[in-house]
Amino acid sequence: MRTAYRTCPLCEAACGLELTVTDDDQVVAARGDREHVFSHGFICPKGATFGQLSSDPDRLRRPLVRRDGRHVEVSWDEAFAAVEAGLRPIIEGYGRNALAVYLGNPNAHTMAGGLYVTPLLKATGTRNVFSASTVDQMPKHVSCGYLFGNPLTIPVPDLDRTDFLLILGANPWESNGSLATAADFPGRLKAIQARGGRFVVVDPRRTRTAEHADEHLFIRPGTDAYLLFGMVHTLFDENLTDLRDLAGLVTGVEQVRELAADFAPEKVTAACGVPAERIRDLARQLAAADRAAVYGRIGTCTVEFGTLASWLIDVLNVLTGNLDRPGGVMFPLAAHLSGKPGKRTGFTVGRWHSRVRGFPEVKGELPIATLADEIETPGDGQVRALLTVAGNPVLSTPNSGRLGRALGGLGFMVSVDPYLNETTRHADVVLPPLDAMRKGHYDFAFLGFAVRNFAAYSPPVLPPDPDGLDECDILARLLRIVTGQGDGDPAVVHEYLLDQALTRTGVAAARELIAGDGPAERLLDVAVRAGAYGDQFGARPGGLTLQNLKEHPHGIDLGPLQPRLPDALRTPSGMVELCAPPLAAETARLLGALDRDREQLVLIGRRHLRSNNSWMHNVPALVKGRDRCTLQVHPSDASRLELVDGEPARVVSRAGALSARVEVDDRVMPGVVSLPHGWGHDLPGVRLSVAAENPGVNSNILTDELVMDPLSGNSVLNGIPVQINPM
Ligand SMILES: Nc1nc2c(c(=O)[nH]1)N[C@H]1C(S)=C(S)[C@@H](COP(=O)(O)OP(=O)(O)OC[C@H]3O[C@@H](n4cnc5c(=O)[nH]c(N)nc54)[C@H](O)[C@@H]3O)O[C@H]1N2
Ligand SMILES: Nc1nc2c(c(=O)[nH]1)N[C@H]1C(S)=C(S)[C@@H](COP(=O)(O)OP(=O)(O)OC[C@H]3O[C@@H](n4cnc5c(=O)[nH]c(N)nc54)[C@H](O)[C@@H]3O)O[C@H]1N2
Ligand code: SF4
Ligand SMILES: [Mo]
Repeated sequence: MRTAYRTCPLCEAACGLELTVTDDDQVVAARGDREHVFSHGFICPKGATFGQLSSDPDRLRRPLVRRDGRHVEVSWDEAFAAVEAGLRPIIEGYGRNALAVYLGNPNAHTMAGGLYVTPLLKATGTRNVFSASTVDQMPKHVSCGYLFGNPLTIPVPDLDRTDFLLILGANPWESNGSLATAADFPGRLKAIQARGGRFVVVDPRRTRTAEHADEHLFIRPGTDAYLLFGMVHTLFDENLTDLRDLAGLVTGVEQVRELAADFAPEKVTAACGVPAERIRDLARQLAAADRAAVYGRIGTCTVEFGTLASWLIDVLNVLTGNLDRPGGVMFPLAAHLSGKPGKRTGFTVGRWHSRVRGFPEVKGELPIATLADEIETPGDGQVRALLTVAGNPVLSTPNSGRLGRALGGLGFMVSVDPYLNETTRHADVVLPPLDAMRKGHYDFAFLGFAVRNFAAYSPPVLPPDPDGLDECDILARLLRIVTGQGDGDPAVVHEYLLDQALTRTGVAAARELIAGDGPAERLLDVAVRAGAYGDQFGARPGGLTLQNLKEHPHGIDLGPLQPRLPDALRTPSGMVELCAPPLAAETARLLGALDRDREQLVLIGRRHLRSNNSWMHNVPALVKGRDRCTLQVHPSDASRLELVDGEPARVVSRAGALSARVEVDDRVMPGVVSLPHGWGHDLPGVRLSVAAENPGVNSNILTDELVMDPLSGNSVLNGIPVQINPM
């Protein structure tokens, strides 16, 4: 037996795991790493099953090719030959945009995703790039892009030092946090209360987070922008704004005051369902707290006014002087980033538009809600081939019934994925990467959102599988194919990317200093050495290198978050631009929607601690126990609609219909029903034996691809109008 340490890659919390490994390379136990500088031994049930997930017998270990409608195992060379034979004629015959790419969530959790996906996208040259970002956090990118000039400059709540935290549309007790990497998020929230502070939750469901909160307010789904504008209005109305150190660093405050004039709490209360006096009181509490933060997540993003809500959250942080201030919201500085002031290029969207529905490109991608249009609609530029990497859009994106049918009509599809699931069953070729135990790990995405600066690298726990292929190699070989170089040695691509990284960093001569066992590790070494804490390739002795990180298996603490303004700003003015014109224009639309009829029953989602989106229902320990894929209905709605607890009901929306088992539960507010996403594992051709026993239903059959947050292209996944009848 030996002990190995590794960061858990399953959610954004980035916990340190302590793994027990037998001599014959079985991972038999996973515990929290008590010495980890950030997670201090915290772990959740998903992390505890990390070994079982890696050794899942259904996990693909060899590539699959579809022959006569069945997926059969082939050699890697055969698989890549099939990709080349399938893709090249489409690209050559119809142009680069005939190939679409969909990138799923786990790309944010792998080194290959952090380092090889962007070069691969560039190599394809396609404008048809789609990702899970437009069913998730795109509104936050857009609002921060306008506010701070860079869509990745997203402030996180300084959980460990705040006195008052307002949480909207997030349930970290189950999700462990998002866009705020905070291992043991619940413990950090309890610590706020223990030191005399408070946290308040705004959510249409009384979640576990809400149950622990000092106060919980129900809100009508999709209406947070009204509540938040009501708070902004109150701050101005009652002279409660105080920019503190931000004065002189912010433009647009007066414009925001003018916009907010239309949103008195008394005027928005009917739309959002929060009493006007509670709205005023929230604003007063926020202003009165010495150190306060407003934080929103999925429930504020996956709604029609998601960008406005995301923006208003930071407007409140700015107007109360809590941006970039300890105990407020702050900008982390990860070890692989330099933190140096950059060009003031600002943020723009719409460099190109989607062909069928004309949606503007945002951050280099198009809304996933329109992928089916691009596949189904004939004409010049039609999508005929699809590459998916680490994604399961058939379960995770709106009107997935339609998307599933569209995938069946593609000329060619290739998926980089360890499972034959609801999406990859449509693929002509499936390329499974080595499992997480056999790859190194560094969180390129999440260390930039950590509530305390720290760095951790984990080497592979198990030796490589001689018959498997590392994900970097897979993506590199795909890159060769899409550029017409032909399948071949991925080392050429690895070398090219390393050269590029060194040249970009201005240290081409430092090549011989770079160490690392694999291509991703070498690129990480370059980034960390050039980064804010790095050794600058020898110029700053004692600074970080990959070698340092390897010598610290429990991570390296880099201290509490530090103020980073104005250096972090990339706006043309070099200031926080509080009122970008697109946001002001969208505010007019929000005002116009104030009197909309909001009587209809609406659907929201929910997350469970033992799930992770769509792909962890094949681990027995995570799915045992009672059925979790239920339709929660408030008792008053249940009696009105004659729905019986435990019985199936038929749920119908504009997009589709399904039947789900009713759970009468007063934790959802009246007028709202809740069904989790990521289920529906009973499709033919899927190889998920455990998940298939308890398949659940796919809630995204009901979500509608025709409604959208227009500024970000983000899908609306919460607040879907539905009709429900007993079966
Ligand atoms: N109704 C509704 N829908 C939602 C949401 C919601 O709240 N409500 N949430 C949305 C959100 S926030 C997200 S992020 C999306 C997620 O949407 P997706 O990313 O499309 O879906 P996942 O379920 O995360 O699927 C991940 C896929 O990656 C594969 N995978 C796992 N590990 C690896 C790896 O190391 N390498 C590779 N190549 N593949 C791997 C899995 O087998 C699986 O096929 O779902 C969204 N959909
Ligand atoms: N256990 C578990 N952990 C996960 C995941 C998982 O699937 N399972 N997924 C991971 C991913 S990819 C992500 S992005 C994060 C998401 O992390 P969170 O955002 O914390 O997770 P959710 O549980 O989706 O929380 C969204 C909350 O918004 C509420 N809500 C719905 N509509 C509205 C609304 O209009 N207004 C307001 N104020 N609230 C609303 C819902 O009731 C729900 O409680 O979780 C990550 N962690
Ligand atoms: S909270 Fe997230 S990172 Fe921590 S053990 Fe659970 S799944 Fe892994
Ligand atoms: Mo997500």
